[in-house]
Amino acid sequence: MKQLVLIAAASVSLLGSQLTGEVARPNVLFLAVDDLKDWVTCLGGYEGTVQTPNIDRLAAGGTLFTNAHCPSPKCAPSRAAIMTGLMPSTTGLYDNGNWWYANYPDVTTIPVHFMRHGYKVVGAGKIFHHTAGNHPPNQWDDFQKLLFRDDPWFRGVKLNYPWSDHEPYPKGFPFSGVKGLGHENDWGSLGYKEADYDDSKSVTYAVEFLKQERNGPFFLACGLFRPHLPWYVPQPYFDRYPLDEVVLPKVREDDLKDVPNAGKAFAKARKKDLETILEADQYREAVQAYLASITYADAQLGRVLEALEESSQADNTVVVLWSDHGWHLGEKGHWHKTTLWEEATRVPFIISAPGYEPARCSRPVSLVDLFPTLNELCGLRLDDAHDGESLVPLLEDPEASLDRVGVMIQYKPGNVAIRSDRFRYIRYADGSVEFYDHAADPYEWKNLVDDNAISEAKSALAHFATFEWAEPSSAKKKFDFDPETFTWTEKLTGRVIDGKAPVTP
Ligand SMILES: [Ca+2]
Repeated sequence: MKQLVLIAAASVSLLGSQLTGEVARPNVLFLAVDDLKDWVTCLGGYEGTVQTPNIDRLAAGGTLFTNAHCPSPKCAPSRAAIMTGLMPSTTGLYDNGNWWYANYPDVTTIPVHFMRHGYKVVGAGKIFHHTAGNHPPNQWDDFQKLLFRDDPWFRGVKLNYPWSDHEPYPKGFPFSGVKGLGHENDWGSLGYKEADYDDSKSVTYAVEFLKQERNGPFFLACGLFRPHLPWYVPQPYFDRYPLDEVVLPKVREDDLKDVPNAGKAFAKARKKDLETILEADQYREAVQAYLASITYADAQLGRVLEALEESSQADNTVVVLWSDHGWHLGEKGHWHKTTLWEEATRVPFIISAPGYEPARCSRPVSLVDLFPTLNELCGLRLDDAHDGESLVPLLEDPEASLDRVGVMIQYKPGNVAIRSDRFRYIRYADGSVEFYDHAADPYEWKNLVDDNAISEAKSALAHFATFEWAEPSSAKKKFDFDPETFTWTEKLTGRVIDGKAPVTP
């Protein structure tokens, strides 16, 4: 009965706004950054000086979540969870080797949800995972694909980059001067102007969109690829970080001594890259390149934010900024993402919404909370079940408490971290456990798994970490993907899945 009343009220309000011609619903500017850890000035994760004036300005005018975490520390599973509002353990989308759409063609994603509510929905760059098939045309009214002009020599796999023109390694590669590094692990400056870099072009699309006058609300997504590898950005961004001012991460040599084997195995992935960089004596240069990439991304975000401020829509637009996960630059002997520790899971996350006071909120939140949050902020109606919770109560009062012990980060079936206000609990698929107290140990150096003094807190998180895990969803090899028609054919059944057909409610 209550639901019926709500529907009636929603219809009246929609009718009212149509009659008066008002824009009753706010627009959404949805900004995503790739592989950006907590190295932004407003979060203080970097111990030197990182230049992120635009992100910091957005944070100062909105709510900055200082204890925000990704659903999963890898691109595809994290983004699939954010965009569907469903955790990997619900969907079985655990890694980069699945097409979310081929597995879940009927799922309501954030852009589809806004389209159904009458929004003009457009985007550019990396919002879902960047490889082909992850941005079906039916998710958008218009979308500008990322074509990887920056680094065509890394885009030789036709399955992933069918629209990009592959080229062999150019003269001078690797530009870092370090030979033998893994896929995409290079850095330097490319010989063309800033406006021609891939991310600059994604931003230009967003800027041009914001210059147009229109009736009705919009949802504009703009996803930057930097500071994802390779760290190719214009030279002036490198020049902003003199090598002698680069601060190297704090690393404890014996850090993994009290970590179970499953954790050590996560740390080992791409460790060879770190060893190669150290042997080549290029650690400082690599950290400099990550910082330069952050500041390049920040400058591009500044262009979008400026375009919004100059438009007529600044006061009626919700702006959100998130990064899909963090990154290790040598901490715990690890290089890259894909761990369940703070370095890989803590992310910049800002919501700036009309009518809410600027604040810093230290409650644990997850990016999987974004879908229900945006839904509530825009007054839409969400019927499907979701794994996240609306953060609007925290926008109203950053000290408020959501009724949950913490947020969850999952990586591959059976491995989960829980981050609460104060603690991190990790349980691996083999049952081994880690437990950290951030009040005393912000670097997670001391595994307190056997410390009885805090056993009560540990039990609460252990309880929360016990749940069912979905079977892994179908891998790419189960389908034939045609990038021209944007269809998948399931090999076993012959069923055709059409990425252009309207999504069925
Ligand atoms: Ca990523």
